[in-house]
Amino acid sequence: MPRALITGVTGQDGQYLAQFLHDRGYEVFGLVKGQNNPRGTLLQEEFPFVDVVSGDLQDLPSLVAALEYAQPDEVYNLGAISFVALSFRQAELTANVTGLGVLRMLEAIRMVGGRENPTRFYQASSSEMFGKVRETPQNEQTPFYPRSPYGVAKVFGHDITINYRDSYGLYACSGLLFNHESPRRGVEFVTRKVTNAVARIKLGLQQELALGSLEPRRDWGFAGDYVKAMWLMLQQDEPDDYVVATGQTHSVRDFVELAFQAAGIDDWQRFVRLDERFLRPSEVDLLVGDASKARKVLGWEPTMSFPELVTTMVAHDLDVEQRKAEGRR
Ligand code: GDR
Repeated sequence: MPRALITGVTGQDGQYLAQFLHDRGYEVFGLVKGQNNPRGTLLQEEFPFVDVVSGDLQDLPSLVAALEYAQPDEVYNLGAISFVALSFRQAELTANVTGLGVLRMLEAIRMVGGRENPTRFYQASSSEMFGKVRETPQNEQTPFYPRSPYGVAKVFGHDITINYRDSYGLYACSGLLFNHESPRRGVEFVTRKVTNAVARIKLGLQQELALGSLEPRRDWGFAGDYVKAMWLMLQQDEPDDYVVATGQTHSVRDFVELAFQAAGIDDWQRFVRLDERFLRPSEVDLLVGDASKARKVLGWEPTMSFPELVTTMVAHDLDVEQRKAEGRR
């Protein structure tokens, strides 16, 4: 039975990946930080097959211990301060977890990563590294220009992963993943914030939706498709880096409009208020990825279209909010 350790296992991607690997016969270990972390408890309820290991990307000895316990063939480093807006307010923490955390895990793998069967490493790199984009669409060769402490920390994580591959021959890959969403997305991110608000407005539970800007454009795919690309990267003969994206870009406005339409509301402008508290000190205006390499080498393709993604998320939130409201009655 192959063994995998996932950091960030309580997040959206961690959950999809845990299920994906379990379905393929893996023994799945998940690193969870903190004391009596409620997200760890929820994870155990929903994914009882995950063996929860306590540890923190800020604590190297805990990573060494987690590797000694799990003896993983594959490590997926999805743990991070991943909310870009928060990274401006907690920049040092972000550098420590999102940036240095990668270095600590790589060091831990060098120390105890298996001699005969070396541990393979996946690093969750991000389209945020492209930031103020130098070319469009963005591919593996596009230079980085990060626009947030989060993006800067991800560039460090990306480069140190390549450096450890070059220096020590580690099987280490970076996936440059563009935005990927699902009903499991946290409500701090714009897509889920919108679909959750649309559902609540539709059900009369909320009056308005406050957003920062409707202009930024993103390449939004489905998270379930993207975790498959992570796994494929670790199954190749040689480690490498890949852009994972749909190749299509839409504005926040497009997402909002489609989400309201999916709930049968056409005059969406009535409900949306712009609030500068949700603006960022510097913004990433446009992202669109060129995933030809992933398509060619990994045989990876996205399966869900943008409208399907939006309607799936709205339908899910309508269902959840309806059931919550009924429970209160
Ligand atoms: P992003 O995701 O920063 O692209 O990073 P997010 O959904 O937070 O923002 C997308 C765009 O929407 C704009 N926006 C708002 N965003 C939020 N959260 N709330 C608002 O009210 C709002 N109004 C407008 C944002 O300014 C931005 O332009 C995500 C994260 O998952 C990262 O961890 C990951 O690396 C990248 O995607 C790929």
